[in-house]
Amino acid sequence: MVLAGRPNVGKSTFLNAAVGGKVAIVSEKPQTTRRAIRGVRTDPRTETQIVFVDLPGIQRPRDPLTERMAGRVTAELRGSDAGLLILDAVQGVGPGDRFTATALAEAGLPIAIAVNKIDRLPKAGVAAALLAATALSPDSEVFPISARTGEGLPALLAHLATVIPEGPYLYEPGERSDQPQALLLAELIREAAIRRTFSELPHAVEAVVEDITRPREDLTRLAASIWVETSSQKRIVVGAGGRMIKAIGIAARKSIEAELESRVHLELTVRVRRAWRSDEALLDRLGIE
Ligand SMILES: Nc1nc2c(ncn2[C@@H]2O[C@H](COP(=O)(O)OP(=O)(O)OP(=O)(O)O)[C@@H](O)[C@H]2O)c(=O)[nH]1
Ligand SMILES: [Mg+2]
Repeated sequence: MVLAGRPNVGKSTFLNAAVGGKVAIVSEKPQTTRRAIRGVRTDPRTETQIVFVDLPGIQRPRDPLTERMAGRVTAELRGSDAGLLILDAVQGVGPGDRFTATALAEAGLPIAIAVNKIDRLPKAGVAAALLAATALSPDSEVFPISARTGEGLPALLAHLATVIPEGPYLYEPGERSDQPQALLLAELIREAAIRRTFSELPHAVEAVVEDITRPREDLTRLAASIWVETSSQKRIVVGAGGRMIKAIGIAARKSIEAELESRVHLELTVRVRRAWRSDEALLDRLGIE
């Protein structure tokens, strides 16, 4: 089941809520998600398993990085058996949502619509957003939800379980994601970095975990790099007196400790890597394909 929608509507927040754990990073900046991330929700009570595919927000590509992100969306739509179109109740329905709805329809996917962020609207506003969503795809069922508070999620998830085709479990019931651990940890570092930086900078940031060791039973040591594209960006990420990189490191370490359930020593280096977003071989190695 693909999660499709404009950047920033809350696809990754929904994924985390649906699988009950942190699988995808979330930020208030659009175009946070770069890879297709599979999140697995297994409900032993009803013996259903839904594999969600969180996708980059659908947008017009402007460099090799965003071209690959858009290509991944198209490929995943083709390979999926159902789609959940996620809308932002506050923003209302716009051309980007219509484009996404058309892409799902052209892929021949049965779709449901989630109108997200209803915690930010009064009842009348929610009603108007639901109406606009229905107009977008009259045959689809529409669900008001808040991925943040969990409101509306049980009804939506129960409906989605009836939409997917029957078959054997694809993942072990305990598995939450197909994402390699080093990649999730790198993403947690990137999340800490983009949450603290502004304007165009988040798009220029990538994080890479270079080394993970466990010198003691209760301690994990991580060496990681944060890449930016120019030395002025590096100055921003390091910050005056190193204050920014310190804050990023503290935030990243906290979320990595929660993930690993271990104490973590995190060593962060900021590197300038010119035009990494246009380096095709590098994007391959980063698993952005
Ligand atoms: N108030 C409120 N905010 C939400 C809700 N769901 C997501 N958000 C916020 O919306 C912003 C974007 O959320 P993401 O989950 O990163 O959105 P996305 O659709 O995955 O974005 P891209 O990966 O960039 O396409 C974040 O600041 C979230 O905290 C919600 O139900 N209510
Ligand atoms: Mg996302």
